[in-house]
Parts: sequence; structure tokens; C-alpha cells
Amino acid sequence: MKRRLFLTRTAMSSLTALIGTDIVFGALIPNGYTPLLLQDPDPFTLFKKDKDMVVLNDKPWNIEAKAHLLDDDITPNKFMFIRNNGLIPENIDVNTWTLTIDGEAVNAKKTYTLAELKTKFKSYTYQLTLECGGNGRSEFDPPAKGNQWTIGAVSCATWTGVRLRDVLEDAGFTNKAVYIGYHAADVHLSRDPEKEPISRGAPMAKALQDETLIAYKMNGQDIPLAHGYPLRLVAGGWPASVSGKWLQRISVRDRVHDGTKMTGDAYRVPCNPVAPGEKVKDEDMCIIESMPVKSLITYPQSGAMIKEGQKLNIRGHAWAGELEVTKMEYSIDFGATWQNCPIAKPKNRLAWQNFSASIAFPKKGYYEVWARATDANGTSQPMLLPGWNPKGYLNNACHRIAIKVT
Ligand SMILES: Nc1nc2c(c(=O)[nH]1)N[C@H]1C(S)=C(S)[C@@H](COP(=O)(O)O)O[C@H]1N2
Ligand SMILES: [Mo]
Repeated sequence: MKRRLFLTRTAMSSLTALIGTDIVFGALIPNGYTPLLLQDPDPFTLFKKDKDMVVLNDKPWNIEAKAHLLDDDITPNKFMFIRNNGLIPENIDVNTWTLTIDGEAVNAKKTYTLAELKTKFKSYTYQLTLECGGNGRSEFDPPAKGNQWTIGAVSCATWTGVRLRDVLEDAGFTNKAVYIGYHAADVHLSRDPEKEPISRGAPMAKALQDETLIAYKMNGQDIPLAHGYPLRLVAGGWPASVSGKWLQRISVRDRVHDGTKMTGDAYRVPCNPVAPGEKVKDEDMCIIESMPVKSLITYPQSGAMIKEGQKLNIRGHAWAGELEVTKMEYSIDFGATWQNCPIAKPKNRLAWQNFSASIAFPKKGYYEVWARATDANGTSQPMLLPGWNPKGYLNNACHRIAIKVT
């Protein structure tokens, strides 16, 4: 009798959350036995990801999409990349989960339960582009350390939650406020409770934007565990590292937030261009803010074949951090000439935009289709690689697919 009760109620419910469905005979699991799914975790089952997603690292979990998997207008969970700096929190209890607002620039710290957040404040839904600052890192030379993301560390889901601004105003902040910093429940790889895997933030101007949310739903449902259940900061258009998952505390700082991965080479790039491989002084590094203009051809998959005389229909998405994409072009001659193609308006500010084109090829053979977006400031994507930086951030080079006309 006793041996069957080793799993407490909370341990059982977090197991259930991890597996994503009821463990029907869970109460009968023998003492000391770990369910198979957890013995040898298969990330696709564990996180409900598509089998074509690519696992870059399992400690911590880092999983990316391929371009053609990102074809949906709104990215479903199964195609959404996972970027973890530490270990996913265990034993999440939504009944006791709270969010605390504290820091040098609040008069008094204030704590909200999940229920208070959801009932006290108006909720908003926005579709928001989240791209990892290191997306595209694999192409830099000399290579940069870190996950070798190709092009799949970007998503554009819908997020529902309350405005960070409304909560900060309710808590009350002083005119000393400069920056917010988040603190979360994930665990440092060393399991040292004194260390945070990551604690980043944003200047007050970004924190107070309409679209900056404390979200509790993704695509209309509870946020999946790997993406920050039960509460997450979402700051679209900025490096996704600003969007703190498993959010527990926000500090309103009287200085630029100095949490883990706010300093040194982390999420910072040389303020001015440097030669590849060059050492950059700390004071010459700048924090990444709005992400650069970029686009992806999500249909067809690279390597597609068409018959001579047929037209090729392509489609994809383009985004530009805080800005809108105002021009979209494609090239079939390795960037020698470019043709305009239609680009749709975003669903809301900070959402990616859809483009499509119908392309005719002059004769049989091998081609590449390159796509290039231009933002409202007139800045276009570089054809091959942007400026090198020590950690390989901000690669917004044109996406390219191979096509064979037979
Ligand atoms: N608490 C916490 N928040 C986090 C991270 C993390 O490791 N821990 N990773 C950040 C980084 S670097 C990125 S790119 C995004 C990834 O979000 P996703 O896994 O939901 O796609 O989450 C950000 N928020
Ligand atoms: Mo990231």
C-alpha cells in the first residue's frame, strides 16, 4: 500500500504536465520506477514537436525548425523552436505560482497570484515574432560558440496575456525607472540554486509598449511547458532572450539590468563593425535591441523540382524587429537582378508578414531563389552574411532555396 504512494499529488500533476496527458494508472506506479517516457526522453513526444524538428542540444534542450516547417501564418507549437539556457522547472503548481514586481524603482514590492493577474487586468492577444539573437549563427566564420542555429530559431505564435505596462502601473514605479529585468523558475545547469540560467530585460520604453505582454496563453491554450508555462514575458521584435519564460519576478531597475547574460559577449554585439575574429573591448559592445530585417521562404522546400514551362509559386514570411517590412524581392540569378513581389500587412505590429510570388524560369537547369526584405527605414537584408561579431548574432542574410527545372 505505502509503496504506491511515493508520488505526491504535485509530483504526479507535474509528471502529467510533462507527459501532456493523464497517466491513467499513475497511482499504481511502483516505488522508485521512472516511467519509460522519462527514462529516455524523446523530445518530440515530450514537447509535442514534429519529428522533422532538429535537436541541437539536449542539456539544455535546444531544438530548431526547418524553413518549410514554418509555413503556417501562425506558428503551431509543434514547429516552434525551443531555446533553453538551463533546465525546465519541475513541480510547477499554478495554484501557488506568483509574480512579484520589485526593484530599486518601485516604492514597495507587490505580488500577484495568477488568478489576480487574469482577473484584475484586461487581456490582449497579439501575434508576435520571436527570433533568437543567435539564429543563423552556424554560418559565421570564424565560427562562434553556442548552439549552431541555421534558420529555424524563429516563431510567430499568438500570445494572450496582460500588458506589462498595466501591471507595472498598478504596482507603481518611480521616475528612477530605467530598465526592467526578469527572474524565472528554470534551474541553472549546475543545479546551483544561487545561479540563474538567464535574467535579461528591456528599457522602460520597450516594457511600456502596448504589445509587451505577461502572457499566460499561446495560440489560445495554456503555454506549453517548454515555452514558459504558466507565465511568460513576451517582447516581440527584440531578441527572444528578452521574453523570459517561467516568469516569477520583474525588477524595475534604476540602471541597465545587470542580470545573467546581460553583460560581456552575451546578446551584445560590437557597437561599430569589426574585422572577423577581432577582439572587442567590453565598452565597445552594445546590447542587441530591435532585431534586423529578415525573411524566410517557407514553400517550397529547398530542392523542389518543376517541369520546364511551369511557374513556381513561392511563399514565406518577413519581419523587421520594431519596424514594418515595406518591400519584398526575389532573385533567380544569384542576386544579380531582383523582382518585386507582394508583401502583406502584419496582423498587428511586431507580427511577421506574408509574401508570395509566381516565378517563371528561362530554361531547364539548376536555380536558386533568393529572397530579400527591406524595412521601413530602407535597410535591406545582406545577400550572404552581415558583419561578424564574437557570438554570431544577428545573421539576417537572404534565405535561399535550390530549384531544379527538368
Ligand atoms: N527563463 C528563461 N527564459 C528564456 C530562456 C531561458 O533559458 N530561460 N531562453 C531565452 C531565449 S535565449 C530565447 S531565444 C527564447 C526562446 O523561446 P522559446 O523556447 O519559447 O522558443 O526564450 C528566452 N527566455
Ligand atoms: Mo536566444
